Amino acid sequence: MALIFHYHPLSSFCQKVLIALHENGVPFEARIVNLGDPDARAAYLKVSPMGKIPALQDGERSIIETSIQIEYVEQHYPGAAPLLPGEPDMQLQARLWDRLFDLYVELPMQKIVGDRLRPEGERDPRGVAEAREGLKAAYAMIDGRLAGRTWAAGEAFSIADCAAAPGLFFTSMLEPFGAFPNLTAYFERLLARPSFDRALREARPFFQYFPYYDAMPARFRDWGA
Ligand SMILES: N[C@@H](CCC(=O)N[C@@H](CS)C(=O)NCC(=O)O)C(=O)O
Repeated sequence: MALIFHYHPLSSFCQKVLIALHENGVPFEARIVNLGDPDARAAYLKVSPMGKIPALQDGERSIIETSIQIEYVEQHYPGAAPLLPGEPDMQLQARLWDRLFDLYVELPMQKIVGDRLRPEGERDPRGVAEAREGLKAAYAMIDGRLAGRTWAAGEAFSIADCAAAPGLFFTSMLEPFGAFPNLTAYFERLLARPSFDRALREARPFFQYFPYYDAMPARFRDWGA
């Protein structure tokens, strides 16, 4: 029985796992979740109790949390391109950078984007300003890390790069990379990666719903067209 992937193509955390699946050509059945529909949401809570996307289903087993999903796929559906290095210290680095991208790129991005969706009067300008400051600090950290490295964990594409690509895609439109040449070059390498290109092509019809679509450059709007 094929893996079932519950997701939405526009979601950055979903793209993280999609990249991992595409990297190794892992077969799966894609099911789009509409969290805005109360019935669909109630049904989905049985798969993912916190209602977060994505989730993987393997038979009776539900696997939540993107990093664990990628590790699960590595263990149970290994491919030619391991996303967790075998050497213990390298593996720790890959896991560390996966965490850093989730916590310090993805989460501020969610804060800034989520705030724009709030009604007037319920916004949190201070929280958004802190998220923007946090992003700038993360950019400096990533720029330093990528000096002399091709990918975040070293010379091989890893789980850390799966986490980096979608987050940086969206933050590049919220807080430009500016004077960080290693980060800028790294982002271009991520965009050129076939697995990420494929995820972006699938997301393109939904880009119009990104709350900062007005800030989206033409090359992203027309991705793969
Ligand atoms: N820590 C979670 C984060 C997943 C997450 O935040 N997903 C977002 C979409 S990108 C979501 O489900 N948002 C809907 C909600 O919070 O109601 C993971 O790595 O799986």
